Amino acid sequence: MSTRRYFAAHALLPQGWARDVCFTVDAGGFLSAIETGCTATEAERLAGPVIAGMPNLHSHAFQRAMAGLTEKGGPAGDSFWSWREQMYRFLERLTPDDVEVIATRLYVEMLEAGYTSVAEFHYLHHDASGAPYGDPAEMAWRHVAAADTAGIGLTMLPVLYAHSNFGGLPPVAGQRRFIHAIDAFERLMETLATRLHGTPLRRVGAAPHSLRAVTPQELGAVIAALNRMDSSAPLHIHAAEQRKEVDDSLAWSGLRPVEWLLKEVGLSERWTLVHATHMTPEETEGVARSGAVAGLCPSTEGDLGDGFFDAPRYLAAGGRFGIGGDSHVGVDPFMELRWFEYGQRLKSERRNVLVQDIGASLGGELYRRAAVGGAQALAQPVGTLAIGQRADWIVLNTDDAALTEQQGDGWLDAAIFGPVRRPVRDVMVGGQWRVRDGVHPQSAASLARYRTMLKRLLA
Ligand code: NGQ
Ligand code: ZN
Repeated sequence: MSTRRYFAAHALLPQGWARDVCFTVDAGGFLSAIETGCTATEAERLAGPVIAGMPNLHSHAFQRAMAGLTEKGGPAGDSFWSWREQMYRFLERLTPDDVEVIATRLYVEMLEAGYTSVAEFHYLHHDASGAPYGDPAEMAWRHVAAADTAGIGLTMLPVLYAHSNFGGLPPVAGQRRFIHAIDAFERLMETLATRLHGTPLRRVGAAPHSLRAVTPQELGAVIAALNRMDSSAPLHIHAAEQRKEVDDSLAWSGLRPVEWLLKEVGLSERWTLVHATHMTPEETEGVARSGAVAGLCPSTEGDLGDGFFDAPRYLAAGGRFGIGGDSHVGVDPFMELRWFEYGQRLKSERRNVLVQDIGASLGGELYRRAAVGGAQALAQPVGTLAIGQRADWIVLNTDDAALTEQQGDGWLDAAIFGPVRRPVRDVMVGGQWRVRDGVHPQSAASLARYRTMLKRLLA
């Protein structure tokens, strides 16, 4: 690939919306020059306003295939925990081929929706009996292959899962495909880091699943092992999603999960706390001060009945956040941001709750903050359109009735809060077009394979 030039009549740059912008994308897919007030000659003209693509900071790809299948009333009243039992049963039969088919379809859907990179929180490691595959990284490679086929940025987060609850309780049967001893897990981390280090669009980090699933010793070992490979690599953990989890943590250590992390581990910019839902004001401000990213997954958190994140306090304290699709009951960054705000409105009985500056556009603020926070969480050079960043962008579809005749942040307000049907027209990742006119070239083929797989799985 050689250097290419693109012209956008409108583009969202770090300093705000700019007119008549020329982007130069170098042979490696990075932005090497950005000029404003330029003319469209000798440049490909982009078909709408351009914004940075959205990182999806939390994905369990296999769960895409069970989205919509757990919405029937159960005998004893349903909860996160009964959903989890259904999820364990669902994944029992998944093969590596199935997982690659699901992940490929999911990543194509993500690109069409405007996500240009994803952090895969990957814990479905072993075969149905719980034994490692011949290549213990088999399932991880299937996600990498899916990301290659789709052409999405990927931060691979191998997950250490060792116990069923605080205090190092033994895993339960439904968790057998997830479980590692620490030495085998370190080998997996090394295998992934060795193969993926330095490859375009890829990064490797690590994810202790939760304080339920790892002991303090194991957590320390994961961090030490990651530091030996790459001391700036990202660390993600499920933090405090359910009240039961907080109660179990208190019974175990006398501390709440986030309180424990702040005190015993020390959070920093390399950490992402997924589902930082149940926090006290002190925890909320502590996380904000640490520079860690709160990994919010509004549609999944709504689906699972998690509770409310104290967003007003967190944002007022300068807290960073990004959004994740998690269980993929929705695949749409604009919808996630809408529900982030809607949850807060429903709780507080107010409007425009999350806007920080008087007169500012809520949609614009939410989108920019989530893109920058998501980039930090993935530890990839994305999230803004600036020189040195990767050319990951989306071209908005101003033919959508919700977006038409808007301008500037009005496009983002409309894409997030309007009756939008298809806000994204074209999508570029690493300087390559992945989606043109709303369609990914693998869309039809990935859907056909997905249908065949699902038919067999549900038979
Ligand atoms: C997961 N998902 O690992 O897939 C979790 C459920 C758990 C969400 N937390 C399992 N949304 O946390 O134990
Ligand atoms: Zn999760």
